[in-house]
Amino acid sequence: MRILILAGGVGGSKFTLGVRAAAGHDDHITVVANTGDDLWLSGVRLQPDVDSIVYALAGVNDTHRGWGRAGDTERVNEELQAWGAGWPWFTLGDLDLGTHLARTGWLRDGATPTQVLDRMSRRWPLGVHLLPMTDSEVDTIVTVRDQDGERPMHFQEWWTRWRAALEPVRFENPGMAEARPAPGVAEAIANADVVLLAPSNPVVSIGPILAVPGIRDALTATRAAVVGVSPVIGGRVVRGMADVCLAAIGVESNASAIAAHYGARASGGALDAWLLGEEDEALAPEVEAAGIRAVVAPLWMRDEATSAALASAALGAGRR
Ligand code: FO1
Repeated sequence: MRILILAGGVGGSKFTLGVRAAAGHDDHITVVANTGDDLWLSGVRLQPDVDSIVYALAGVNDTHRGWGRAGDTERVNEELQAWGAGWPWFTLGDLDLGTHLARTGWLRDGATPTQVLDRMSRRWPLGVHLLPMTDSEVDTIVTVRDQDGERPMHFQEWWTRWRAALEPVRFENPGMAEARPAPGVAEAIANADVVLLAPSNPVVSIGPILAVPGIRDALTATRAAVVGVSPVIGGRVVRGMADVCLAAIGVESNASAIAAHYGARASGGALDAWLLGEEDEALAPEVEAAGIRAVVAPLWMRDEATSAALASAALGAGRR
């Protein structure tokens, strides 16, 4: 079976670990990673979601913080801070900086982000084919509102410095209109047997992937079933601050509202089926009323076994 996953960082990598564990030897997994919150900082290119997925699949991620490398040190970061370079609230670990330097060097040598990721994927046996959503540079800018009025801010500043506490008015992706799916992305969607939307942030992780011109068309056209997994369980976001992002775009933080936001594929949306938690069983009729098949399953990803059980449920929903 050809499995295609659209994924953000932490939720996307936990889910992908589950899919990898649940998949059989003959299955082929392609992961399309969000690159909408990538950035340049201190002269290097950061790809937070891509790196979270690579590190998690390689087993070298910091599971406690949810980003960066396990056991990393911060000597270079301290030196950068002493120079007043970078952002004082944004930590670049030493091992992590090795990744950013390698990537930036290859980009400077003329490689595309897809080629860079292909090269990075060879270091560890990841067990999946990892693609960026696009080779174009696309940013995520949040317009925030405070007592002084509205002002734009890079998503990473809003997320890591302000912990999403500044009221977001809107999210914009400069560069998106000119972006195209990275080579292989549209083909992988077209040739997939099942497409899975990871339980990642619908606004700033899955949203940018679906916004790349061409990706929604590929989803509409594929013969594969498209199955999404709710990132909200029992009305609570599993991780991160997705509820604040959802509120800013007028979507309630509950499993059926998010399904309706993605929409039924039969009526121009993204989904054929939607996995919602056992805690949200009462919302299943609302999901079905939106034209999306509701599948109730345990959604908590506590470890690889529970992630794999969730992945099996999602793959099962895709086979039906
Ligand atoms: N998140 C933080 O909360 N604080 C940090 O200092 C931080 C540093 C960092 C460095 C590299 C990287 O790839 C990711 C990093 N993150 C950090 C995580 C990341 O910025 C966000 O959690 C995601 O982009 C949201 O999806």
